[in-house]
Amino acid sequence: MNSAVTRHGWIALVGPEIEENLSLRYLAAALTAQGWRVRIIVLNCEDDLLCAGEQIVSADEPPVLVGLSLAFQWRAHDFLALAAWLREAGYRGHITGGGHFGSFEHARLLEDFPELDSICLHEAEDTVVDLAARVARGESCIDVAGLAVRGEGGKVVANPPRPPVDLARLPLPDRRGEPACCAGHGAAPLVGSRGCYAHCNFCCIAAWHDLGGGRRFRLRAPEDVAAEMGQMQRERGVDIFIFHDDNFFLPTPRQSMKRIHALADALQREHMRPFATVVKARSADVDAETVRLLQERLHCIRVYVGVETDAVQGLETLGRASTSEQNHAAMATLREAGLFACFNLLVFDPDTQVDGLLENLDFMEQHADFPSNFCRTELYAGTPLLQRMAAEGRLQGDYLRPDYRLATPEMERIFQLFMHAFDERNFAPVSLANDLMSLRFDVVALRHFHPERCPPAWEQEARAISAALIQDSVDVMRRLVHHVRTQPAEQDRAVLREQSAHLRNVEARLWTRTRALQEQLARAIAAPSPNHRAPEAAAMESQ
Ligand code: B12
Ligand code: SF4
Repeated sequence: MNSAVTRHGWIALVGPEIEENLSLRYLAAALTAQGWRVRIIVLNCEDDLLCAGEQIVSADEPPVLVGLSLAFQWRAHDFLALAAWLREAGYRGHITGGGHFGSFEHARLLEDFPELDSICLHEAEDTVVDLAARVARGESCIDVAGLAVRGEGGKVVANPPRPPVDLARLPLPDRRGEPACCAGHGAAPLVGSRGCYAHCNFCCIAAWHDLGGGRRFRLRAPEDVAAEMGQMQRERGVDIFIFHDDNFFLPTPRQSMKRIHALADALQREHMRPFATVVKARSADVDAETVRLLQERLHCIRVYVGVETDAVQGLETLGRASTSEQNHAAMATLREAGLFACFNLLVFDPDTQVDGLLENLDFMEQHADFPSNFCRTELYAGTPLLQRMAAEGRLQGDYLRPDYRLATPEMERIFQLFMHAFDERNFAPVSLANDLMSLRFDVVALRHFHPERCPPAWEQEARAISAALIQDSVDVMRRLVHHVRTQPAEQDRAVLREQSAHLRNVEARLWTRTRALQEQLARAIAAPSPNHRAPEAAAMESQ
């Protein structure tokens, strides 16, 4: 079968589209290349359920196949609810799932949810194409490679995995729709690699790539990445390239620098107009020379640093294979380079004691010039940490929502107070902690592309707002720790009321400053540039 063939029927791929969802868009491109019509249906939150379902059942003809994203463990409920809704609404076609969580938990999902017909394991470009063809022909799917299905007597059969896909031959992701916009410039995600060479215990990526035949880290050729970027810029006006590679850096600075040069050289051959990149890095990999190259040659404007924890015990529990010194050095290097960095800290993990929590609060305080957020380490399917918790008899909840209690009653009390007090600040759909990362990014992007429109005072203000938020979070967390250490549990409600009121007060003040800066930015982006001339004037001059 080749792209000249037009298939009858269509395929629905359902998933979150908080931004262009590369998982679904790689699949859509693979299916389109085989002649299928594909619709990407958005299910960003529970409220989208009905709308997503209606788009499937009210179509002129039912889709041949519905693919549900089961990448995010904590969103699985929504996608399983949609499967049930579709069956109740009369959809009789094939429903498959795929992604990290689905792959690891395929057996239990197929046992517990009869609405699902199959689950594509690991990378699914080839599996889903094969599956769609079989379903359309009315053939059995029992032996599709890389697929888990119910076999005889309803027993779940997981067929052997396919070898990892060849990244060089994959069709580029489907880029339908307008790209996101930042500082007046198109912004879109892409990947230059798949997998990660590290082995952190709490992260499903290491286990994920072992699942797919053992090649845990693969790179695309720099020329292919540059060609994709060039095409995105020419055809879609994308100037900000957000690399979703789990770690943009390679195991040694020498390897990283070689790759950066190769990509930058290839981009020069694409004749790119001004552009910017955003990358992620393990703190252990951040070295000054590589960072300088990233800025000079790839115009990097933000590094998300995978710090995760700065507690000595936390680094051990999470299997970070890095040190507190490396965390601090990474932040110092980025600060000296004048590069915007942000990070998240897993301040609670299964072994955290008060000292470890305080070490992480110190880290946040010392690097409060960079926006950060903080939370508990969650247990993800497929991870060594989840297995350890099960082996120790500490695993609670079920496989859809695994849970645990912290190591001591004292720590659990602090955690519960934190969850209630900080939910709005750290985790709400519009949370100040996350919005301040975006605010700073908007300022940095504006400064990068239009320095004349971005007075230095704006970056100082963005930095000052997030520093104030972080300092306040650290202060309140220290007060909660002190409270738990000195007061009986009966006093918890009162302290929670008091500290929550304080947090909301501070947030209200900081939201006012945030919105004021957002408005200034919006006006600066909308205003014509001092160098900008009306198109008619420019055209007349060139005649
Ligand atoms: C981009 C990204 C995001 C984006 C989401 C973009 C979007 N979809 O709108 C943003 C930044 C918003 C985000 C947020 C979060 N993320 Co995130 N994110 C990623 C990241 C870095 C890249 C995903 C990607 O595009 N990969 C490239 C594609 C091509 O590969 P892929 O996803 O593996 O897809 C292939 C297969 O998995 C499979 N497949 C995937 N989906 C489907 C669907 C079907 C139907 C089929 C058949 C197959 C299939 O086929 C694909 C092609 O081969 C991954 C890490 C990673 N490397 O995957 C984390 C990751 C997916 N995120 C994770 C988490 C935890 C989160 C958050 C919960 C973080 C938080 N605490 O807020 C939120 C939840 C967001 C939500 N859904 O509501 C975890 C998920 C762990 C888990 N098992 O649940 C990951 C794995 C990171 C990690 N190391 O732990 N994330
Ligand atoms: S470095 Fe990041 S992506 Fe890689 S295994 Fe560790 S947490 Fe996962």
